[in-house]
Amino acid sequence: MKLYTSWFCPFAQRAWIALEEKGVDYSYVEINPYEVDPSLPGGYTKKQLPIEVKKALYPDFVASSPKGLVPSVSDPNGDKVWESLHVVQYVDERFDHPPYFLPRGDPLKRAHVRIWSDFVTERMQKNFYMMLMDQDPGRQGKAKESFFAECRTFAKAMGTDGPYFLGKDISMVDIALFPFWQRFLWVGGYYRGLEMPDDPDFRRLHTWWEACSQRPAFNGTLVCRPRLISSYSQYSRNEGTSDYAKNLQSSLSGTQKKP
Ligand SMILES: N[C@@H](CCC(=O)N[C@@H](CS)C(=O)NCC(=O)O)C(=O)O
Repeated sequence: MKLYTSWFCPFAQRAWIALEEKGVDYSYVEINPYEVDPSLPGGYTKKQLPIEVKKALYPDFVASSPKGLVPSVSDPNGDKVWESLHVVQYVDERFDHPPYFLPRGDPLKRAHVRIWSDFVTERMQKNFYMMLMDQDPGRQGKAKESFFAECRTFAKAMGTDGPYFLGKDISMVDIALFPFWQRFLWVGGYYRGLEMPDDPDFRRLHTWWEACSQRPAFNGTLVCRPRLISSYSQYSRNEGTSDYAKNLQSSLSGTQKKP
């Protein structure tokens, strides 16, 4: 199996963790879906490349990911899957052995795993990126409060018989959040002075982070801190033109004038 990924991408990190947890034999194919600017460290930007350019640079990758977004996987049997949470679910079912990312034989629990995985993407990380990208300190403060509120809602939904989201077993929710929590701590701390509160909800999240960080499949995907921080400088100035940045900018533009 091939994993098309970018070292800086939290979505791609989800797919990477899934393959590692399942012990899959895969090859890691590094893609840079953005423009290269030699004046920046490593040439890395968050400026979107047109799909035709991506196709010319990485034809096999775009064949497995129609919008040219990482991650995607391509199986020797011809399967191609894109979108991080769909990749995680595909890997879970294609390699149908523990650890299970969606609990088997329990439709309600499976539904909840999907609901809370989506919550991570649509609520927690969206508020975090609003805080990171918005240039107005007042609105940054509001986004931070919303971010904390979403974290507390998430913490209250967590199981109590173990450290993971469901309690004693890992699931897709842990895989969905882990790459983003790394960014909340390191990137948020660096660019916005983000410090997690010390209360029972955040202590539960801290226990969760410690437990996940000890799993080799999670730990082995952590990006080196200075490199990760430097890759977010354009987002912190709201200069990204990635697909993701454009979606958030359109949410921000309801409240913020373009410079
Ligand atoms: N919803 C997608 C988001 C993936 C995504 O936005 N990946 C970024 C890198 S972190 C990308 O490929 N950007 C290229 C672009 O915007 O053209 C997923 O969950 O996989």
